[in-house]
Amino acid sequence: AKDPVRVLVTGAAGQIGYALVPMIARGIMLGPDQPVILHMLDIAPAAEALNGVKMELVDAAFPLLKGVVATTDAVEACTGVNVAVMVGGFPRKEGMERKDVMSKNVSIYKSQASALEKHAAANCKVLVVANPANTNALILKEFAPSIPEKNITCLTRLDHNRALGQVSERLSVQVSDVKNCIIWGNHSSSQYPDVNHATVKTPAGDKPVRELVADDQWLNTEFISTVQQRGAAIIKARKFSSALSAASSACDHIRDWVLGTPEGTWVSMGVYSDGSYNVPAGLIYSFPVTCKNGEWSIVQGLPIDEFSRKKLDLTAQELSEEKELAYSCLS
Ligand code: NAX
Repeated sequence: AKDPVRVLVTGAAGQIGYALVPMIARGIMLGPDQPVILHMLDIAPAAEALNGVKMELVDAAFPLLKGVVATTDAVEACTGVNVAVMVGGFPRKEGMERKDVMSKNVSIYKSQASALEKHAAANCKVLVVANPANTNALILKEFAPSIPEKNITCLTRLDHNRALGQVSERLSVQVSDVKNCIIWGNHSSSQYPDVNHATVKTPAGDKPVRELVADDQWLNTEFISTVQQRGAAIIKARKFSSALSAASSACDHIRDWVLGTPEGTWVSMGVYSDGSYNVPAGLIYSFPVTCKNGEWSIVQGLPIDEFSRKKLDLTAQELSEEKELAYSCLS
C-alpha cells in the first residue's frame, strides 16, 4: 500500500473548504488508491466550525482518510505537508479599499509562506486559491525562497473549466470532448479566455472550436465576457460565491500536476512567468501548460494574433499593478 500523502487545506472551515475536503478524502485529488492525511487550518473565530468539519470527516468513514489534523496553528498545520491548497484569505468587504484588502492578504501570505518554508515536506506543491490568487501566490513565493518557484501556482483551472463548459453548451457536445481552451493572465475579470487553439472531438477527428461554432462575433465578445463574469453570475444566483466548482477545479489542478496531463491536452495554471509569450517575467500568470512527472511546462510556440496580444498584455498590466500594490503594502 502507498504511504499517505499529507494535504493542507487552509480556510478549511469556509465554503470551498467544506466542498473540497470530502473530495480529497475520496481520492478525487490524488487518485482512488492514494491514502491521505488532511491538515486543516483556519483562524480562531472559526475553530469550532473547523472542529465540526473534522467530526463530519470522521463520520463519513472515508477508507482513504488516514488522519485529520484540525488546527488554528499555522506551524502545526504546515508540518510535513506534501500538497498545500491555500483557500484561506481576507475577503473584500463593502466599502474597503483595494489597498486594505491587499495589505491583509499580503500579511497572511507572508506569514504562511514562512510556515510552509520551514515546516512543509521537501518538494511540497502549493496551490493558491484565495483572491487575489495570482498575487497571493507571488507573495508566498517571495517569502518562501527555499521552495522552488516551480512548486508555487495559483488556480485558474476553474476559469479554464468554465470556458470548456461554455463551448460544450453552445455546441451541445460533451464537455469531455472539448479541450485546449486557454486562460491567460489574472484570475480576475481581466483574464483572457482564448479558444483559438481549442478543439472538439468528433467522429471525423478533432475539429477547431472556431470552425464548429462559426460565429467569431460570439466567440470574441459574449463568450469571453461570460467566462470573465461567471463568478459574479454565480454570486447573483446563489447568493454565495462558487464553491463546488472551485473545489472540483482545485482537485483537477493538483491531479493533473501530480499525475500528468493526457497526451495532446493542455490545461491552464497560474505559474511563475519566465517571459514566455512576452509576458513579463516575475509575475504569476496563467498559461497553457502540460504536466509530466510532477512538473508543469508552458506550452510553447502557439501563434498569438493581434486581438489576443492586446488581451494578454492588458491582463499582464493589471498583474504588474497588483504586484506593485502588494509591494507597497510591505513597506
Ligand atoms: P469563505 O469566506 O467561506 O472561507 C474562507 C475561510 O478562510 C474562512 O473560514 C476564514 O475563517 C478562513 N481564513 C481567513 N483568514 C485565514 C488565515 N489567515 N488562515 C487560515 N484561514 C483563514 O470563502 P470561500 O468561498 O471558501 O472562498 C475562499 C477564497 O477563494 C476567497 O478568497 C475567494 O475569493 C477565493 N476564490 C477563488 C477562486 C479561484 O478560482 N481562484 C474561485 C472561488 C473563490 O471565489
